[in-house]
Amino acid sequence: MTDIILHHYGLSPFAEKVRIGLGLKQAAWKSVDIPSIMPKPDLMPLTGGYRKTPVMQIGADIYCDTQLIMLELERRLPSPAFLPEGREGEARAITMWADRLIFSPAVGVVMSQVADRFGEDFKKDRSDFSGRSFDPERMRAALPFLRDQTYALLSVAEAMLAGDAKFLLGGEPSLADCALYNPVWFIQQHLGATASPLDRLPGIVAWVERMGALGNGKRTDIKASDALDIAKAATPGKTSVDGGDPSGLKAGQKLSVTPDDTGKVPVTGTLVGLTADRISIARRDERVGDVVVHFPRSGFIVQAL
Ligand SMILES: N[C@@H](CCC(=O)N[C@@H](CS)C(=O)NCC(=O)O)C(=O)O
Repeated sequence: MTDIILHHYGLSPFAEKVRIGLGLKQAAWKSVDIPSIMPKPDLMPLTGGYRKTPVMQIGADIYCDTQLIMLELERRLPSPAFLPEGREGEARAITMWADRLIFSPAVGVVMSQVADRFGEDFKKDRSDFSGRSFDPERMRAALPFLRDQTYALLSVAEAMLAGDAKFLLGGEPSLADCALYNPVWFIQQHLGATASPLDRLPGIVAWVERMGALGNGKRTDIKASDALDIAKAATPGKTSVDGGDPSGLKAGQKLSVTPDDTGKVPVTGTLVGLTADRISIARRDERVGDVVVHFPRSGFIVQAL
């Protein structure tokens, strides 16, 4: 298999979801360090505008959003599995719950306490990214509410980890654990191992140690320019369009794909792949030649051009 390349930075919690997943799969992978704010000049030739972190590259195939990155890793490296047999839906549903509901208040708990540490460039970038002004005072005022929300949501996971359950779905770690690890890891990195509300959640604190022991797989650092050369030398993998898809989209159509929440930069290209889980568009860039950019369906707005 062509190498897995992860474009990411150390303190990105969504990147940690993938890194811990690579640890679970004991995978070898290549790492490209990207900036945490725009501009990201070595990422744009690959994604065509998608700016979020992380992005996975395998040859000339570019995978955006951890929802899809994890599914693609599962497809290419099926064992040990992210999705336990018969419980795939459950693992994915818990993942969406962690990504979409727990992440935001948990990050808010951190940001409201460290907001003053960031420079003007970061504040401006995150205001553009989220569509909401990065205002330390407003964030500090929201801390009690954000902590309550995080506590309430994490208490559900705490209950799942009661008794003999070492991981959310039982004896083995799954995709659901990687997703929950993301916000809990972020709180711990910035505020400490038992920072509130983790001080009231001993089951989660013990679980997070078991998760951390999975490690990050076998990582090799490479330069961004090497990754771009790899894309240029590669040919995208085969994809196909489901002609019966309810969207009515057809192969060869020009369209744009845009995240529906943050970092709403449209990526335009030609439809080459469509399934219930993913949409794939082909684009050409001077630096990397022909690439195919893959997105999950859920959480992305597709517009025919
Ligand atoms: N739904 C996305 C969320 C990714 C996300 O929001 N990542 C954050 C970093 S953890 C980000 O992109 N921040 C702005 C940036 O890195 O430019 C995913 O699952 O990959």
